[in-house]
Amino acid sequence: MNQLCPLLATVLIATGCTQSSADSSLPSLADLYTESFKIGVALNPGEIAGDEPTAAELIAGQFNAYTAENDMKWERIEPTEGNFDFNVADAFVALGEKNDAFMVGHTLLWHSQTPDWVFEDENGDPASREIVLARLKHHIEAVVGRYQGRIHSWDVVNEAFNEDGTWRDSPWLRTIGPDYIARAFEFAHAADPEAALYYNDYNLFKADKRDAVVALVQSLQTEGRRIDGVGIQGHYGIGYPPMEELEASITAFGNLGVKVMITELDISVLPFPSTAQQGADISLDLELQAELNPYIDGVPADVSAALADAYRGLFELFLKHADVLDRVTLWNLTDASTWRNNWPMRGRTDHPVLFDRQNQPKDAYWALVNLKIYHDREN
Ligand code: 9MR
Repeated sequence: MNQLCPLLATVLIATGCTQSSADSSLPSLADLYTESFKIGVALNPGEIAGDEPTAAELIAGQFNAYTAENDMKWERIEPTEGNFDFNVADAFVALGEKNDAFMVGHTLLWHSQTPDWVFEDENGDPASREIVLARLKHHIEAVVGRYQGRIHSWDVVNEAFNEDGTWRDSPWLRTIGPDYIARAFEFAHAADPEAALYYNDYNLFKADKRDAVVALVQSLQTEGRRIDGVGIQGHYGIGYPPMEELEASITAFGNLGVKVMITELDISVLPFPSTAQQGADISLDLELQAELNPYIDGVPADVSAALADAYRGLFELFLKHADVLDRVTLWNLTDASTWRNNWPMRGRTDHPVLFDRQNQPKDAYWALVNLKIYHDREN
């Protein structure tokens, strides 16, 4: 990690620090926030391989928790039954060990990115509960077992609920039934008794979804199952979500005695087609509309400032709840690698994270540096 130079900190405060500088001279967000919560990042295969030296420097210097963006999902790691591809996942774990990072496994069970064979019998008909449960157990034993003690935490189940708090109609629910979540947590705990286990979802600021997750955590706790935390994904936009609703969810989950993680933070600067399409529903694939893609050549200063304000507002809330917040993970390193360039429509130019397309720190990055320096002075 880079050490924060006190002289630099003074200069940053004095200037408002909106200019970019060489990566090696940047203060480390991970170091700045270390007493409050971890600062994580999601990595793609090129970033894991260290293809770009300046990106590798940011990953090592700015972040102390890593999530593989896609390479531990079922379709990547067990594309056909019993045939595992651990190549990228192994490299991911090796990078984490080299940089002494807290490692997050993402994700053991999701309705998306899971191959059809998991849910089908030899005739292509829906497989029985017993078969699908056995496949789930085998998958979790193989993946969690391989990285026992090296992946420190798992997003065990991802996105099991609808916006209104009802259960998502997924092949997991249809084939196994509603105890599929408890079984996944049971299998993960058996495969690595030391690993922290999380439930992870988007739009958890919404009251109905919040209540569903509270009920889930309570039912796992009543059964005596290990659950360590709730991951609030955090795919947001300027002016969204309502802070008081997000705060109510952080408080509600914290009151259950589990940790809270912001697991997938990004803030789109682009207009949403409609509020019904906020969140991260992976099935959305709208037609590209030029009027919804206004910043192809970069963002104007007022938009950059608005993004910085949005990050500052969120982190003020996160610092207020640092007692229950364990980690804040940015979903992607730079604006070049963000998934939001292709969601909810493909081919847009978004600018939702802390580093730009040249790996340079943005106003939003400096806002978070300054916020923590001021916060520490006042507390
Ligand atoms: O960022 C990921 C993107 O590259 C993938 O195409 C997509 C489908 O696998 O998943 C994205 O990550 C999702 C995460 O795994 C779960 N929460 C929502 C994220 C954004 O869709």
